[in-house]
Amino acid sequence: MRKITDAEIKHFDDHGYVICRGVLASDELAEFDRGSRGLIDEVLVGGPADKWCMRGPEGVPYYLTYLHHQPNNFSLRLLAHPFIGDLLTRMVGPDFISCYESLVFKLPTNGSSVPWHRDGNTTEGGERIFNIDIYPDRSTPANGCVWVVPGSHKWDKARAQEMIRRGREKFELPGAVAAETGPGDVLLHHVKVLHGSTVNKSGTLRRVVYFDNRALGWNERYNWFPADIMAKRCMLYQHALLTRRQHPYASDDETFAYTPPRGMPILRPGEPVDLLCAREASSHSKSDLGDIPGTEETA
Ligand SMILES: O=C(O)CCC(=O)C(=O)O
Repeated sequence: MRKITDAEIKHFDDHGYVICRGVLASDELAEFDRGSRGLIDEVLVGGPADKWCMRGPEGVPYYLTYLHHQPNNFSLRLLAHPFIGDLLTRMVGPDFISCYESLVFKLPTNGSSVPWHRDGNTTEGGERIFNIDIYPDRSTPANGCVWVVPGSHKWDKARAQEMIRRGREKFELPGAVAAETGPGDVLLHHVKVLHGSTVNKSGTLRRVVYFDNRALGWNERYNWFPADIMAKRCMLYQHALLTRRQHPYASDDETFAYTPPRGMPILRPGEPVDLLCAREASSHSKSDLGDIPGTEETA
């Protein structure tokens, strides 16, 4: 299966984003399409997934959080894709832990905008903190693709905040580029690169699954999450790997081997796993979803 190249990693380091083409095979894409449509349909009729789905500035649903907790057959296996395990080992370190997962969607003709922002839980250090953004659809300026300002992950906070302010008055920012993608492509965006997107007025649906991952060592330094949440999330990732091993796609020709970081629990066969792994004490209502990547407004 495809791996990220050194040239792609260099592009990411230099510009704060990179698009890796053609990562997902067609059988996985078909399940991704089917499962994510099912969840969006459930949100639109006010079903159980709806209470996990936030509205954007136009008041339309667009951000379904805690994706693995929503019944589906694609998200855990997607997390376990060897492309992801390999790139996290090389770019974050072998002690990576999967911390966030969401499905962002832009409905046809009435798809939410996402104002310019940096993501939550950034640092002033030089850690490679990024989201892995996986596309089942063609994403273009017409259907509200993500735009980025290359290099802005290296800006200081004041400069970033000033550009965010400008971008909220008028979306077009100097130097911004459209991150156009196709089905099966993967975009990596640094949490500090300025990014945002416009409304979708086209007739096509545009979806992205976002995974945010952090090294256990970074969490010890910055205390984003309590140790027990990291332990639960480590179990969740092991469960995802097991799920993909037990239910492979026909196109799978390898699995990813993960060694849980020292001090983290090891999943035993048949052990129950918390698919929510709530990061907040009470994360059931939309009002306490404020630290989700993509929702924080400041640099
Ligand atoms: O998918 C989009 O349009 C943007 C979402 C986003 O910026 C984020 O989750 O950080």
